Amino acid sequence: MYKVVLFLCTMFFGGNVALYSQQHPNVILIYADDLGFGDVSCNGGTGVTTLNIDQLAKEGIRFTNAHTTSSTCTPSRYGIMTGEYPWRKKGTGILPGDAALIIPTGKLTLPGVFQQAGYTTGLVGKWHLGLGNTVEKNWNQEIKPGPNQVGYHYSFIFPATADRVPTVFLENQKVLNIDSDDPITVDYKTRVGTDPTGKEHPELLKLKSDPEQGHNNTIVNGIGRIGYMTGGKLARWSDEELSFTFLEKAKEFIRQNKKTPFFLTYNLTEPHVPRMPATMFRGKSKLGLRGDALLQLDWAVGEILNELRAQGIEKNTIVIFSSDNGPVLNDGYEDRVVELNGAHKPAGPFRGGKYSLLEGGTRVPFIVSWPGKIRPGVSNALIGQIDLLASFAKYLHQTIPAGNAPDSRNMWAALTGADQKGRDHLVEHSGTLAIVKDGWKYIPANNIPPYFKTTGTESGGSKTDQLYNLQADPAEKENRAATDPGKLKELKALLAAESAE
Ligand code: NG6
Ligand code: CA
Repeated sequence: MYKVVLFLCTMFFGGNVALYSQQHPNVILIYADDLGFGDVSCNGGTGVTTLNIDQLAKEGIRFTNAHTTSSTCTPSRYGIMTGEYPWRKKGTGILPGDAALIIPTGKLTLPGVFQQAGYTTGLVGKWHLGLGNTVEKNWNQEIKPGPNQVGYHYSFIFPATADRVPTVFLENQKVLNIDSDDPITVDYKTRVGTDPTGKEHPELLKLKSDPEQGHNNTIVNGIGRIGYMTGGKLARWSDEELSFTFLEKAKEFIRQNKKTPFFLTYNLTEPHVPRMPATMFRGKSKLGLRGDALLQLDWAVGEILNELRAQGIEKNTIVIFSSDNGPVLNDGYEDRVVELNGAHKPAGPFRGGKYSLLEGGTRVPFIVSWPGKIRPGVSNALIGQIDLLASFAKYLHQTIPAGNAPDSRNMWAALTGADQKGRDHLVEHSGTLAIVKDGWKYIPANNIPPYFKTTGTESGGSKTDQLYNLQADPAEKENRAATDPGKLKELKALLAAESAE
């Protein structure tokens, strides 16, 4: 019998690999930058209507208790890629734009799981996990190692953040539109070349930098950046086209790979600073530039969903939508976003946001859709983005070598709606650690200032222990450390055990 089946398979699919490939769904991870839980209208956001994201949520499972590992970008992305809590490894904080690659090349990564299972893997968008082996590098030639050495067959990225140099795209780790007569040099310590800086020439800026927050080094496209660069005039992006370029590359990847299973990481740059959306979105929201950027983000999500339909693969594609950390309004530019925000609550019912240990820092929008396969709904299961690695490894029958992805847990049942509980517990991270279990959260006494004035963030910092009952008190207002000593003791011991491992 087995031989007959094998023979038939070979006849129809040209061998086991092809048969295997036909059976598995494509997976797209759409990952926004600094999008808060409450920024999307399906989570109750009132500032803008995110029609396309809401539609995705309607067709899939909208998770209300899903978390990044950390409240900033690099560590969260490190966690999702490696399945290891970033705080276990030094050098995983917010990286400058010239940093070396921090993802180990010899370990199983999230895209590596798919690659191993026979998928074609692609990355389009923000990277922010470093390139090459050293800080000093030649930006005028292929830079290795990078995304293509840690699990992606194809990559089209910008290196760090939209507010950091070099403001260029790299396709398969080579700067696009490089010109040998105008070589690129990047430096984060010393000024290079003669390009004007925001500090010396504020009159050249179309978006003023917040004097408290820097962003006043090399000016590119009328915006002061973090870091210095010279050269590469033809290679520099204009912020207004970022979203279009990434979207087009993501669609191209989908079209080119629609016949084989693919895994695409599509890392959007909205609503991170500088918020400089395309003309067609300007003035479209009542929230100013940040709201306009949210509409642009939602449009890009809709375009991807349209492309899946146009290619006839919408039923065989799992779409996961999330963000790398919580929201922030003032993050370095005088863009009037605080003033225009009105009653909109970017973190939804939660306190804090980006840079914060409170729930607003790591609890982000998280939607999983797989039309026809998973039943639409809402889930309060405790999920870490860090769990995607082990969950897909399990689903695709891939073994995780010992010592790899130590903190990733198989949450396949929760991700597909069969289980409503999710993780037993989860560590949250921003400067220091906190832990969540059974709806309770413990933040150990720490020396972090309770409020970051420049960004207007409640940090979760406190000189005394904090304990919250998140179910009754999602906004972490009533500290129960003194009234629930048993719970405090339990969570203290659990956090000590987790962080000692
Ligand atoms: C901070 C920047 C902020 C943003 C952030 C990275 C200052 C004062 N602030 O250091 O503007 O770029 O880094 O954001 O420089 S993240 O989403 O990539 O983590
Ligand atoms: Ca971010």
